[in-house]
Amino acid sequence: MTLIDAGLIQDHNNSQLRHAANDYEHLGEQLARRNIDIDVVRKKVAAFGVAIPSWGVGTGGTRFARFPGLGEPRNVFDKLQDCGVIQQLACATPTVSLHIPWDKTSDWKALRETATRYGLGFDAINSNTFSDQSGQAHSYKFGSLTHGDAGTRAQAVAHNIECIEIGQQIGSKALTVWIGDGSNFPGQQHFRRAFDRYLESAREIYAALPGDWRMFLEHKICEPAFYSTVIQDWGSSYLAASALGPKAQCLVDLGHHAPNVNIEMIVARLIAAGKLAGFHFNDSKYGDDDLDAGSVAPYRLFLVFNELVAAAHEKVAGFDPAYMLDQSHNVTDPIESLMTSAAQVQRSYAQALIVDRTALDAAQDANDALLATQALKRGFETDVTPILQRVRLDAGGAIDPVGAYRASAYRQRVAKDRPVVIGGGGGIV
Ligand code: LRH
Ligand code: MN
Ligand code: MN
Repeated sequence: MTLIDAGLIQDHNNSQLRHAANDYEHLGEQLARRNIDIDVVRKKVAAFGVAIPSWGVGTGGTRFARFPGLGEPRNVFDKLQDCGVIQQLACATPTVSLHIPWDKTSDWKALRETATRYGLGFDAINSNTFSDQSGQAHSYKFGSLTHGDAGTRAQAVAHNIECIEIGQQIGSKALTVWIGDGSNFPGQQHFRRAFDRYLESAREIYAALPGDWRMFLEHKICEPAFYSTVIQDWGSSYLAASALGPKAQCLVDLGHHAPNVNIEMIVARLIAAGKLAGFHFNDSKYGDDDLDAGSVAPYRLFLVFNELVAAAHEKVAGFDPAYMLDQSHNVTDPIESLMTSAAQVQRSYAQALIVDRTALDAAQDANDALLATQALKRGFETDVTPILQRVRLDAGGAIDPVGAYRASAYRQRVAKDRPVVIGGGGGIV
């Protein structure tokens, strides 16, 4: 089903076709001089996809305020429709990652059919035991999977198992578990006991995983707990994933680390250990800012992709990360931000693909730090825009997704049916 008129996209593309073709040819010549076949790079980029977080298509907020956007999705079906637009125009996001209970519906079959009509599938499903739902028996105020009370833990485990069951109905193959459990005061929590309780609960969830599923453990340094967090870093995540078994792996959200941490090195460690689940891409300057991917530190994003491309190049056994975005859009139209972020992730991938790995290996072996870093910079500084444009064009998308989207007036159209929702802080629940 086409959500944006195909003729409009074509008209929009027509005005830019000649330039796009010339730029592609020129870049092809440049890359050929480096013994790189642009078409090989293009095909790899075309085969790459990053999942849209369902919660990202609504306007986000902070704990201070939320400023609603125009025509925000009312329910999961509206969210899928917006994801369909993102995929139609930017052609880099073939799947959606749902969050339960935010995305609950009484008809999962209809949801799956709707997704198929928009050309979408489903990636990992996310559980939520970081906030209370109306009517639940036990509160998560003092924890969920690690709570001192067995009844609360059992409730959190049951919710995760319900998420697996929902995921099975829509074709997901992984459960992402992020918990906010931790403490706000020194002494409030017994660190070792809390971690033991986490393992005990996580084992019950793990036992409920279907044979071809994985469990993604997502760590985060702080927030909502501001003194200690049970799964606060990749070390805790790795310990838990190792204790659970091969289906459990560690998910890296780029915003969830201490300032100045070398995230690309964490990625390399997890790859080496066969424990890299995948990513929540976003960017940050201070903490879990959930800014658009590559908007602050595009070189860091590139360096992460450099590790990923190297692992694929070196055929590391079992290397199969899941790629997802996880952003909060407070001041932009979420559709525009998500299209731009997907293209940014694609860009980093393409830049990493054109790094001369033989030259890099040789420079490393010779301890030539300057040439080694130049090999990386050469990839990063190459403007791969013509490749991205061509990938979109070939897939029926827009050379300039944001321009075509604005020309379509999609947001104004859906706003007629979708009321403005004034809300407090904290996302789109
Ligand atoms: C936690 C997090 C996690 C949640 C999402 C809403 O900060 O990154 O992935 O599920 O945000
Ligand atoms: Mn996340
Ligand atoms: Mn986060």
